[in-house]
Amino acid sequence: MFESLTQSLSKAFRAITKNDRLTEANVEEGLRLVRQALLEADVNFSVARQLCQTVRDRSIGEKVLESVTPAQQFIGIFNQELTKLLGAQTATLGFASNPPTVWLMAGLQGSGKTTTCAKLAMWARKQGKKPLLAALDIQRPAAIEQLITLGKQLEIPVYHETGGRPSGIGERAVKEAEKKFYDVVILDTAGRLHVDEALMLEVAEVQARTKPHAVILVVDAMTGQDAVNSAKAFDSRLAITGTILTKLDGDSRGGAALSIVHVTNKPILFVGLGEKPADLEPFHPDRMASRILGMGDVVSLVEQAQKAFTEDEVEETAERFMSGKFDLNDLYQNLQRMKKMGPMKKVLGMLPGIGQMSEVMDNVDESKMGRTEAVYLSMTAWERRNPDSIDLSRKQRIARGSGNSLSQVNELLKGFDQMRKQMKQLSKVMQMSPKERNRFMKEAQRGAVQQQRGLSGGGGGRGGFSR
Ligand SMILES: Nc1nc2c(ncn2[C@@H]2O[C@H](COP(=O)(O)OP(=O)(O)OP(=O)(O)O)[C@@H](O)[C@H]2O)c(=O)[nH]1
Ligand SMILES: [Mg+2]
Repeated sequence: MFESLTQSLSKAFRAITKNDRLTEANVEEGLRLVRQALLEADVNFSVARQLCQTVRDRSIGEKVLESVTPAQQFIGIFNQELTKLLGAQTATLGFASNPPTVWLMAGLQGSGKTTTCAKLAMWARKQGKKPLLAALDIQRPAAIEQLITLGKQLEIPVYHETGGRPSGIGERAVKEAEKKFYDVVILDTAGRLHVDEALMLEVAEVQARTKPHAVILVVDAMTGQDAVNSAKAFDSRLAITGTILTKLDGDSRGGAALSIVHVTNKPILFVGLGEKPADLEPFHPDRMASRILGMGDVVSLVEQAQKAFTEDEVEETAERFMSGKFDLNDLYQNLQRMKKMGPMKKVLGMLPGIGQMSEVMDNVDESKMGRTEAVYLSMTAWERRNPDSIDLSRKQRIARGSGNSLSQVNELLKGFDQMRKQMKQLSKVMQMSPKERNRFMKEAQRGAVQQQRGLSGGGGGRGGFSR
């Protein structure tokens, strides 16, 4: 997401980092590069200009000039302004106190309305609500079928009719929801190629008859400024509640995301990050700004980890690890939890700075995790509990069973052994009294220094440590 923008922005920041003071000249130079990066990312021209203007006004102040770390100050200011631009606060879709809540979806053809209806239904269900989907797209013959299929997949009912006008279908869908006590009805409407009058009237009529609590505009982020312009047109006609940006997974430029809030003055509610119904995330302006600036998205990462690991699991595993009493079953379970967090690349991409390190990202080998998993799976539970007892013939069988070489199996077992030794040592240190720990650390440090001297070949007594 936004890789190219992030890369060119970090180039701009490097230009400022080179200097040890923020001066008018280097702020100007940095901002020139920032503006260029924004325009290349297809950010709306006036948005880019205004953002740079605000950052300049705030940066070239006396306080900042006296700063010890001017580059950090600049990036900090930029981060705050970017967050403001993206919406300052996290907006969310609420539910009406008197159900059913009605959400009307609108947007251009192929923007992802139908897919997003299913995603939202799933999200609503996660909030403990009972959702109903409704097919109001009678323009495209396969549209109703598409929604029915998605509904079946998620076991969420779909209200549909053959024939009829979209507004009438919508009205009857809401009645059905009232009768059967659904909490929320999501109305999927027909797309349009451009902002075209006939279809716009159609949605406006649905809006008038169903009185939705929210009109949600679905926008394809990959279409950049076109998306932003059409959003403006939709908003002036339908007074939208907010937008959902889809296909952010494929958007390396970020122009739509950075301009749409400013241009429509409506919040981004969610972002779509893939084709599957689970690929929907609430939009957090601050986290997105940090991600764009290459500062990572640690908060999202922690949240994802919390979803994958329960607190008890974490505590129990930590205890076992710290006591050195863990075995390969623990490592195998850990691997399973890591997998729950998503693909390694996505997880690493959220870490500050890592996402921009192409040498790291290019070397991420998802298949290695799969190979390791295959080794674990080829062992019996008893073998995983007693790795020391695995003899050569068993190793050979495990290698064959997992499609790995014998040396790969050996490597895994050796790694485990080392890890166990290190954890044992660490747990010893943790159990020491502060005084003992201090002494231990000093000795370890001395050992490391001596080792370093030995390695560098210095060996003499002229080091600076005695003074
Ligand atoms: N990669 C990716 N693909 C998406 C996302 N959202 C939707 N799509 C894909 O975009 C295509 C169009 O999605 P639809 O949901 O059918 O779009 P629509 O707005 O309902 O289209 P019409 O009904 O024809 O107007 C499909 O192939 C979806 O799988 C997303 O967040 N990421
Ligand atoms: Mg559709």
